[in-house]
Amino acid sequence: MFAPSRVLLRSSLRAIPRTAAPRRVVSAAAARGFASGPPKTSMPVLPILAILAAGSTAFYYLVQARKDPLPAIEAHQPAQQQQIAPPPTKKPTFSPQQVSVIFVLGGPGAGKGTQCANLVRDYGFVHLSAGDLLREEQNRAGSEFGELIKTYIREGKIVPMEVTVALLENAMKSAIAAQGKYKFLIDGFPRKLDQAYKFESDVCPSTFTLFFDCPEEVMLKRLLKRGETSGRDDDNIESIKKRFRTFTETSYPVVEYFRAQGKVIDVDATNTPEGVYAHVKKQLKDKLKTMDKA
Ligand code: UP5
Ligand code: MG
Repeated sequence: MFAPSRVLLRSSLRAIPRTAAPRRVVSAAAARGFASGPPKTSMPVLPILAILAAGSTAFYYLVQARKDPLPAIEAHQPAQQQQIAPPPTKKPTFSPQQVSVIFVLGGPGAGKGTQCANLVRDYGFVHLSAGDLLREEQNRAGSEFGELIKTYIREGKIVPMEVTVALLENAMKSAIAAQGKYKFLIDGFPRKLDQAYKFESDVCPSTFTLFFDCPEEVMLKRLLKRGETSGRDDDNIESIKKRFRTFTETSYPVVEYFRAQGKVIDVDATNTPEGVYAHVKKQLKDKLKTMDKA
């Protein structure tokens, strides 16, 4: 629409000088005519009409020509903005209003799994142990991560976070779809700061962290005892020592990170299983009341 207007505008503007000359002739003739009676030549009506028509057309297309570029600029601006705008940051899959996530942390053998079982029984949480999910994936026929997970676990090292975060997110989606439950105990995770950042930015911000505090000598005794029957690749003295070291150097800073945010609930994990659970319930009393989404 815009290109034809310009062509018409140009041709209209060109028409004006060509028809302007007769106008002056007509005026002179008219002046002479008024001075000496009726004009001898007939009035040149057609050229006058042509001039008026050309002028109107020119004016119309001039107005159109001024109007047309604006929509074109407006249409162009968003495209430019899209190109220079930073890419949108990923929003968490779940909002904390929709889903409650409690991280359950503590050293190897502190009793995380044991206490999570109690909370599932009494409060209807979904328990997702990162270690259990990794072992499941390790044993899944055809898993491309099987060997990698096995090596990391035996060495007490932390499996690359992409694998663990994906396993957790999938498990959460499945639990919501299959059971309609929205309260999660995420056990043994995050064990490293990058995992904490990744999970909270991509999957769901945590509500708080439950930390089971237990000295190494107590945990060692428990793990060696369990190792008599567990069949776990990492329940042997070499692996246990490596796990302790990883916990102190890499995982404890995660507890400190959440503590600085005022989001850690401490539990003394040295008592009997029942005694520890009594302390858990006491510590969580007020929190549990406000978490009934499911
Ligand atoms: N027991 C429990 N409570 C007791 C009590 N109060 N008194 C006396 N005995 C008690 O308990 C351990 C043993 O102690 C049991 O025999 C129990 O009966 C007894 P449990 O409840 O199993 O303790 P838990 O803290 O769960 O110990 P676990 O061995 O599971 O801890 P880890 O954190 O080491 O193991 P996890 O399975 O979480 O991880 C294993 C490995 O997976 C990691 O080392 C790492 O390599 C890998 N991993 C990742 O790479 N990334 C992750 O995000 C998570 C794991
Ligand atoms: Mg465990």
